Amino acid sequence: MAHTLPALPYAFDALEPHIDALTMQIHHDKHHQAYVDNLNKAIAGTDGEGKTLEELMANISAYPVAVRNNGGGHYNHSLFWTILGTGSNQPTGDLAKAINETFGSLDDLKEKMSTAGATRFGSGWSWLLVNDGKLYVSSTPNQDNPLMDIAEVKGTPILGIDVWEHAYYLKYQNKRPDYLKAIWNVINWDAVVARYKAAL
Ligand code: MN3
Repeated sequence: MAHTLPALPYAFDALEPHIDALTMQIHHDKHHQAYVDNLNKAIAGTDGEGKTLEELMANISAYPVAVRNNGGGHYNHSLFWTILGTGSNQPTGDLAKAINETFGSLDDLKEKMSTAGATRFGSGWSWLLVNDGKLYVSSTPNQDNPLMDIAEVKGTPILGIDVWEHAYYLKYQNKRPDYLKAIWNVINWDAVVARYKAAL
């Protein structure tokens, strides 16, 4: 089964003014579509064709770099669209408790993730992930993610922030820290809480 582009679960302009509609449209319809198309090309006729994205990630060191880049790109963006939107604007329940216990407060977590994203040289992602019931913050280069066997900090990502220039350049230009500040206004914490429960 070929991989397909998931529909954006809200309108392109749903995250205005924090993330502009044109950025969302190009990011989803062009960038994410390209990762899907190039992943399908990279696994065509290989054993990777029968694997789920999660299976590919878990054994990514055994695959060509095109599978790593485009499979990671497909996985990361599929997660990214779902954790943005209009849901609860802060974590609730066990996740809220775990964030306070692990990082001190929600603001401390935001600062830690924003710093991880701002200091990632070049392109990559900032992550909140779960490993063995514990929360961690990490960042990865390019389209790598914590599910990959080559990741420095491994686990199940429950929140990912794209720090590639294509995620913010039209509105924020070179000011990545401004984008990293604004994005917290459009995190859908209901989706992050659901991923946290699923990861435990
Ligand atoms: Mn992107």
